[in-house]
Amino acid sequence: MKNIFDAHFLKEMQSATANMYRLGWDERNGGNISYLLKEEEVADYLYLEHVIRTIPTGFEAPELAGRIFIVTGTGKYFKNVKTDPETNLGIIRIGKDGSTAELLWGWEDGGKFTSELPAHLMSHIARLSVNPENRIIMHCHPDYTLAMTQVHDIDEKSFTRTLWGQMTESIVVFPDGVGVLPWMVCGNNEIGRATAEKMKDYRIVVWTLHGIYGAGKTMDETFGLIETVEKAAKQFILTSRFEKKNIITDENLVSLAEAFNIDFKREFLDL
Ligand code: 2HA
Ligand code: ZN
Repeated sequence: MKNIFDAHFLKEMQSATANMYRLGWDERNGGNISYLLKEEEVADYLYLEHVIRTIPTGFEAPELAGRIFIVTGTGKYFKNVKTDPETNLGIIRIGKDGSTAELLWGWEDGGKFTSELPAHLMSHIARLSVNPENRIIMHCHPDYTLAMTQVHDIDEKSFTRTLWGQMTESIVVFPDGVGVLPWMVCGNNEIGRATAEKMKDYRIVVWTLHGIYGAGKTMDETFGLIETVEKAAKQFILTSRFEKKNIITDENLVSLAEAFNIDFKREFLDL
């Protein structure tokens, strides 16, 4: 058996949470990440037949039975993951019934998975149906994206168009645009279902006055996606009080998409 502390997926969780904390995206116990692992990569580090505890998830996800995830814990602080991963993270396998989590490693203080597990698992199901290579669901509270939801219309077309218009990279990095949910109570199946529904069309879902959900194949890709949306929102907030002298037009966006051979949501432009 190899040492779990050397596992690349554990290190990726440690550096992602540390970077997100450093950027101010995850105050206190804010934010959560789930990372779908391959059985064979986990088997190098853990005895898969050894289940420490089983924990009910509170909802049914038969599609994910047998799938293994490394997940951040409820009430845990991102800033502490790097130094104490075995308390702040857990590795779970969804049981055969689809509604229990079998703890294979972690949460040594008796803790459990993030309160947002329903939104995560339902989002994994939605993203996997669109892209079988999806591995990561990441949630956080980045400042400028949150600020933007206070002052901008939250319909997806205008929210996306504003973000695309802030900087050249936007449409290249998120050509599908961003899904936006109105303010909702978090931590339950309802917001989970609403998020997952959006995840069929978007890799980014913004929760008004709360935060952002991102999905991707790798930790870097997902992190970079959120980072780019947040940077565009920052440009919007930094410049919103000023008269704009230079803007990216719809025609500019079309030329960008052509130059980079990008398939984007054309219906979000007024061509
Ligand atoms: O896990 O961010 O949405 C803490 C949160 C809840
Ligand atoms: Zn949150």
